Amino acid sequence: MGDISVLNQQFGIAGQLEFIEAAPGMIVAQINNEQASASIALQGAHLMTFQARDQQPLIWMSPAAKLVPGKSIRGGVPVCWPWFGAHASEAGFPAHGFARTVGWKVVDARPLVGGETFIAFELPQTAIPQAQWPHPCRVRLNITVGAVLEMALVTENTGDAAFPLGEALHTYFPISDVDNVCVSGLDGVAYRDKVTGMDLKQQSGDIGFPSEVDRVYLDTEASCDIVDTGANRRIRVAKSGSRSTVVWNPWIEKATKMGDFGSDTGYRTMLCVESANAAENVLTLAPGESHTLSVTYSNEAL
Ligand code: TA6
Repeated sequence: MGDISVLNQQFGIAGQLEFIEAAPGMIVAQINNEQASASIALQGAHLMTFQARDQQPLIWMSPAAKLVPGKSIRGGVPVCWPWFGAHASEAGFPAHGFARTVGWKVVDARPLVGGETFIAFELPQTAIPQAQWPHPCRVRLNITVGAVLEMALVTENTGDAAFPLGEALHTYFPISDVDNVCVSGLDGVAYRDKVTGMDLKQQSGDIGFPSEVDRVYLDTEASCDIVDTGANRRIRVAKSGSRSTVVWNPWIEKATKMGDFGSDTGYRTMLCVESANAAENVLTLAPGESHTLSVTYSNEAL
């Protein structure tokens, strides 16, 4: 618990930000201000919950999520970095990179003049497995908790050689039921369909969820809306520095196999709209260059 008292002394904000041990070895920053509440695990700088005052939760967390050191958490906003999905050549490397399962460091926390709370995390050099990622870099995640949720993932190449960068804010959203929702904003956009072996296809109209959906939409910086007639709300995902949007719902068979979606019908109450640079949109970061992927999440009544 020593770490927690040091963290609270250094970064705690009376009545607004407190660090707690939510499960053995899992420290969580709990934020509560006049506009919203949120919780963020130091492992993975993983935002687990966010709810604006007087509104429904904006982020989905599985009721069966396990808070265990070294395991990724099912729900919230996993940070996929420095690759998305399977590694391009090494089958033994972890899916979605290593950043989501290692401890990040809090480097800044303060109240903002508008009433929001700002907190920033850095991926410590010592947490980067050199065998998987020998490239010198600095990685930071900035989070602003206010009436809307803002997240910015910043990667800086501090070495003298370029490196490839794949990434995503793999955000899980709560929905009333898969039958009641569609995702708009991607009409006409080309995508890789993971369900059919990464075939290249083109979106026509809005996206529905009558079966498994696992798609990487390419070359799109458009905002997306999750329109949920059952919950009477529209969730908006607005982004910059991201050329791919991933849309995912595992449906029953895959969710059951993964085993951490809660009940058999847990998959019906979530979907992911992920702001990413993936597949053909993997970036190359030159020496000295810095890249920022930022996303704003908000919601309104229909
Ligand atoms: O973003 C969609 C996806 O890549 C799916 O293919 C799916 O397996 C998912 O992410 C979850 O991955 P995880 O490693 O967290 O179980």
